[in-house]
Amino acid sequence: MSFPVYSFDNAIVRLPPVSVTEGLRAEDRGAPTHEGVGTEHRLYVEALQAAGVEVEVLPALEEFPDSLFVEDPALVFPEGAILLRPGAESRFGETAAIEQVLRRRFDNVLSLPAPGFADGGDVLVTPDKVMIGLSDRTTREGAESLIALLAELGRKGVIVSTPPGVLHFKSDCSLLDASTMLATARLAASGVFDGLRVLLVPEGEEAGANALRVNERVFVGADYPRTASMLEAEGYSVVRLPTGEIAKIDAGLSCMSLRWHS
Ligand code: CIR
Repeated sequence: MSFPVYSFDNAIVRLPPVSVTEGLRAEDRGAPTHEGVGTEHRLYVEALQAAGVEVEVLPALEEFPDSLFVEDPALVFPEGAILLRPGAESRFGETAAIEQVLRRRFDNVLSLPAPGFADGGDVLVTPDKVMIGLSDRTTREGAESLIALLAELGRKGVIVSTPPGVLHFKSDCSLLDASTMLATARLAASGVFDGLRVLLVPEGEEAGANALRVNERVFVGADYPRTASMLEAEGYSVVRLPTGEIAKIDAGLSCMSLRWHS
């Protein structure tokens, strides 16, 4: 590969619908407001642009409350895109909604076949492989079909597990550079990152593990100050972004964009 896996010049995002207040959540901690999510989304788009990414902003889809989390219905790589089958029933139609956009942006668009399911939030791209976390949203059949599609794109997929009670594999980890992962202690304990340098998020800041490396910057949720300070002390250029509203519907920073290097 000629550029690092965290090097991006393009991204697709989708504006939050008013119905985002009805977004899926494992536990009810109160609904987010449309305005609050809108602010977090706007600051996120600005941060992507400031990091050197050209951002295509898609219109809101009222019929899909979680559709701003464009990471889940598809995967994108310099070599092509893969349309997924999200594991939550209310999100299933999001794939068709993004298909035309991806066909316009990519020459090669593959589709995950039925009957398996896979959410992009369970897929972590590292320099030498693509990790696919089994979860309540990503089934073994889905993961195995995805491995076959990744092979068509010249990528090696491996199946890993997601800690119990965690929505997505990437809810608990993010790639910081070619050989360093940020992860929760519960995920790192599984041994999935053995051989890599692992920085553990401080206890109580588990949701801060969903950070996002974009070019020379690392986006970190502003509610996770000890994680942000730790990364700064390690020499990363940290951008703090508010995520308190999207966190109410179990989302973090990676979920709000599809990113690739053209
Ligand atoms: C959901 O439960 O599907 C949404 N409320 C949150 C999706 C977050 N996406 C992600 O972590 N990739």
